[in-house]
Amino acid sequence: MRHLSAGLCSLILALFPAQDTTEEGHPRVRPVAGQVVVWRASSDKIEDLKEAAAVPPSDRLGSRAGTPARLLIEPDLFVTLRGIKATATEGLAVARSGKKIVLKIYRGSVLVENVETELELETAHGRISGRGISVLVDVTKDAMRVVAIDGRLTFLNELGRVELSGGETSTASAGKAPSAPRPTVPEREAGWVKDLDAPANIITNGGFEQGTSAWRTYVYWNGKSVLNSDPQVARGGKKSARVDLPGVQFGPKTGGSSATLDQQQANVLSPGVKYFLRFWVRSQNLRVGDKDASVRVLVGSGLAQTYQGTFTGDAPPCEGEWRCGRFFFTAEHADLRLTFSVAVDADAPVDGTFWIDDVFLAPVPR
Ligand SMILES: [Ca+2]
Repeated sequence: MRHLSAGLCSLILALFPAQDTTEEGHPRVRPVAGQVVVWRASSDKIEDLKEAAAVPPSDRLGSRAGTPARLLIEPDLFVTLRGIKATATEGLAVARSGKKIVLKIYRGSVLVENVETELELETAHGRISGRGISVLVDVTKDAMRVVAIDGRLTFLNELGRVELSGGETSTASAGKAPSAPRPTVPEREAGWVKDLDAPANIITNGGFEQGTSAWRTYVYWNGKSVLNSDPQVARGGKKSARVDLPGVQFGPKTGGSSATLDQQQANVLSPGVKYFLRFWVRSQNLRVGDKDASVRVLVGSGLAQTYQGTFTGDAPPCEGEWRCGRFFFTAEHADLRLTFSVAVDADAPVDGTFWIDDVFLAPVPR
């Protein structure tokens, strides 16, 4: 800590009050993509972070030369960094506070995605908090800009507070309250993050820019495929997959299948390894009988007749807006079958439309 100025030091101490200095209890940080580095307070040296390690709040994470890099704060919080150098007076600090993970950045950009863990992110200009969110934060000496990519979060400082939903942005400059939320295009704002995703993605044509190539449907209704490429609606790029369900009753009339959108690949998973699945979904008037319905994602192995399930998850409500589904699962089979359908618990017919775009699946490094 001897390199820190007194002002900064007190700021950090206020954020991370004295706590035990053993490795136990400190968040474990796992490098995922790019070159993650850590400045160790104990040695005053910068090291490459090559495998999962406990990171005490006094250390600083960053990337080599500030190039984009991604890390996972276990169990489920991804942080993608840009322009963040690991030094005594900069970088990303990580602390655990009860069940919450608290991040502090001084300068640069981060995109943070979390599933269940509650997140708090602090800068000199304000603080955000939320769960099940994706958020981009740009910090300079004079201001902090927040872009909610997905989910709902709170952005506050001593002078005010706003609630942001996916697709909204707000800025807090020195000595000012967070500005009123304004609409933005999250996909464009977070474009630089996509470059890190693409090489790791197991899914073929996950953005549906090649139409429905590499995907199929098992559901035909009145002789028509329920699956089509939609060139009018997209979360990323210019197209998405569109599934139309005009009163479809899954069962004998659909050949016993409810797999409305399906991709299968042989020998692409390692059994026992944990995977991260992310996709974007939007629905319109999607109902089962007289109730609102959710889009359901299933991971399994084998063809329809021999389907062996590994994982089932329901996407967040997404009526009229793009929302992000994020899930972890542990592979049980080498073959992948990824299916999107609708959560149907009774024999009621399914009505409405849903769209899927930007499907991403990659192993979490061991
Ligand atoms: Ca697309």
